[in-house]
Amino acid sequence: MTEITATYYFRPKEGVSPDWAARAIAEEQTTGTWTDIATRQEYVHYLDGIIGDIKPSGAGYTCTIGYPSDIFEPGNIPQYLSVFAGNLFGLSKIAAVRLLDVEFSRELIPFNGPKFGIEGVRKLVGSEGRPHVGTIIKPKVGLNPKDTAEVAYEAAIGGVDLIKDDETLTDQKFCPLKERLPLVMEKMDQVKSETGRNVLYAVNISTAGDKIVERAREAVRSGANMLMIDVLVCGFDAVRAVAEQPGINLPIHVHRAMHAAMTRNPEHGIAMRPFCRLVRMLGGDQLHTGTVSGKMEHDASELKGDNLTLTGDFFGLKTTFPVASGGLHPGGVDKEVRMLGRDIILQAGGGIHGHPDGTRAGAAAMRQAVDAALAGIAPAQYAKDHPELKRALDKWGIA
Ligand code: CAP
Ligand code: MG
Repeated sequence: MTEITATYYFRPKEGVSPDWAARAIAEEQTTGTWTDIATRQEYVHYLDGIIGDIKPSGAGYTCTIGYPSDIFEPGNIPQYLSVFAGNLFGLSKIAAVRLLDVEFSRELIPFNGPKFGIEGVRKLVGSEGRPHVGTIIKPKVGLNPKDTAEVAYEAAIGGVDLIKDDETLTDQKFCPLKERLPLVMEKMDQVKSETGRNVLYAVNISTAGDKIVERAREAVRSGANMLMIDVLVCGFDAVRAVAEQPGINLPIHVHRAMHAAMTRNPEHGIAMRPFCRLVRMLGGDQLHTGTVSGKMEHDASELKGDNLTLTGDFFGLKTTFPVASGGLHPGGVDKEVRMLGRDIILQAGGGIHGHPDGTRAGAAAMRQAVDAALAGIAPAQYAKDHPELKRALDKWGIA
């Protein structure tokens, strides 16, 4: 019985056989190393990696490696990663290796998963079956707390469901978290009293490992209604640490800065899918997975499957809301909805704050684009009697 099965793509260097390469990976990650060793006693072999069928794929091969349960320390995510996503990427006789997917057994998921999931987040917002619209405050850095809150108000009153800090804004001098958060929440309360709508603000609590839980607590004390964690720069376990903390009963929005260093090269690194599974099991309620058309390079054919790992069945854990973000604008919404469906958060920073008539009109244009997509009306047609959408399409066109 293996407890974690990892699927790899690999391309051996010239003169190296696929069997040798697969064995080299399995050995390096379990009981072996680059040469035979006198200390590898008979009794350690029950921890050997189990190599599945090796199949040709593109310029290389794919195979699974099954890792036996006892090799893992249950719940220790850094240790899991060091097994199925560790040294193997650097083996000099293998030109490229990519971790494509990972399957876990239930016993190795001693976590509760998301507290809210798509349904829980929908309840907070009061939406039914439509994509959510989000924004990122832009510029990324520099605005003071008062102006940040003003931009948040404009976006919220214009119709977004979610506002998030950008990833490089945490708790700098020009916009301290302690000042920014209460001011933004005040504006969200104002929007609630003016429109009845509940708008979420994912405040970025990303910080060093020993401080993130304290920052989450501080955010709760200041009235936050959502937290944001940048998962790769903080480390996966940051999500678990915050999600499992008693008294922090808020949804967690998960951003993924730095992911392209691992996900972008189609032959090497780590695909998004293992990250999706990890974030969901560790308690992320929302996770960026990419856009069909946008500013970030992405293999759109992978996207549907990635999102399914967040929304499909996974040992009965709650779902994680996929987030499409990066260069999105109202003219791109139709395509996103057609390809990705309704369980999606469509997030636009530049695509809202860059609207010729400002943030409020930009937010309205995004919502109009969503309404058009849901009604099956072409954006240009819908724009005829929706001036905000019209102005956005005039600026950015249709993706
Ligand atoms: C989007 C964004 C996100 C990207 C990251 C940005 O802003 O806030 O960080 O979405 O990509 O700063 O680029 P824009 P991904 O809407 O102005 O592009 O979600 O693919 O990880
Ligand atoms: Mg950003």
